[in-house]
Amino acid sequence: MSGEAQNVQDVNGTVSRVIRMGTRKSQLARIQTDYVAEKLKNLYPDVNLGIVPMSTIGDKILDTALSKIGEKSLFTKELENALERNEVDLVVHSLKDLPTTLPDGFTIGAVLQRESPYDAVVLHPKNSGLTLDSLPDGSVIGTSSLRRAAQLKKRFSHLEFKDIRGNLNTRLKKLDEKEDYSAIILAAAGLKRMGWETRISQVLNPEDCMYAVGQGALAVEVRARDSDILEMVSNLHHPETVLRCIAERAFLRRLEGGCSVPVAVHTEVKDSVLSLTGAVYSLDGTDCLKDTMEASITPGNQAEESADFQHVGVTALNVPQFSQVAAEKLGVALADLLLSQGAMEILTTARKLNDAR
Ligand code: DPM
Repeated sequence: MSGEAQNVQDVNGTVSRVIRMGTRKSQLARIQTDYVAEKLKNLYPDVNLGIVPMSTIGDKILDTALSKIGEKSLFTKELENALERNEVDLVVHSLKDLPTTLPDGFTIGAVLQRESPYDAVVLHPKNSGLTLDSLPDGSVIGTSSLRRAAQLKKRFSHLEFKDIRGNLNTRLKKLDEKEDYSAIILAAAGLKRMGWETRISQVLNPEDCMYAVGQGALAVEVRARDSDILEMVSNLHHPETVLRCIAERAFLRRLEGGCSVPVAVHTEVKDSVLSLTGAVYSLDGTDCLKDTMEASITPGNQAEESADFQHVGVTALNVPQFSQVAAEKLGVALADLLLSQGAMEILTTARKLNDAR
């Protein structure tokens, strides 16, 4: 399939636009794309939606830890190529898989309301009833997230952590059908979307494990110049999620972190104040820099609306520019604070050690 977006004509001669949605082939990606399709269908009943499944590098390389592949756009490149070639009009991603700097010509046109951003413990059935605290010494926990391992090693020093790769279905299978892992750690959001909420034995609180930048939020990536599509998907934005995620992404971008560094965040909006807690860790979690900053996101009487202005890759047409600028500055300011305390040294060492593993 290639070329310009097609229109279709029904028996009454009514012409309606066809919107083609690119998606990865994993079950989670399909569920997420169907979810966004459903939302679009409700907003625009006359639009025809087509779904185009594709494989990505991240889906093909299953035997290497995510953090070691060193390719930032692991799950996004093929989909962006299809966008660029006009084979699809939009792509649904987990926001946390999208780099903080998108290639030229692309933008995140919608960030949907966040699901639970927390991480969850899924136990091997034989350990039913136990928690990370009560699992026996030396129990092996599967995760290839440096962020999860760093935080949890420090907090639960009696446990061992080993890489586990593959999509959610593969991981659950590896857990249940072998004796390699006592438990695995996964994002609660993904488990919920898959309908596997009942497998969650414990949701980790922010004291034990802060989440990844953008975790739990879905993003719709589009061609930055495609104003029709951009306007259409902008109605999917959830303003509070947009602002939280802009702050989180600005924090990560300033730290020059990708999806493979031990960086974690926590954000909240209360009474028009956005608060951001951010942390960087050494691989074993023993070195940690963590701080919290706040910013008012109340739209002031500042000159507003330079319509298609991007913030860390996000174009949010109907979220006040002032608030977006405040959120982005907050992320940068917190990163600068941690950088002034030595964050770059911690991250550089973590990267080197991870590469040498
Ligand atoms: C990124 C990480 C992981 C994914 C790193 C991290 C987890 C990798 C692992 C950037 N992307 O979280 O520190 O556990 O080995 C991913 C998942 C989801 C989006 C699955 C998961 C679903 C949840 C969501 C993989 N990307 O984290 O359990 O929408 O946020």
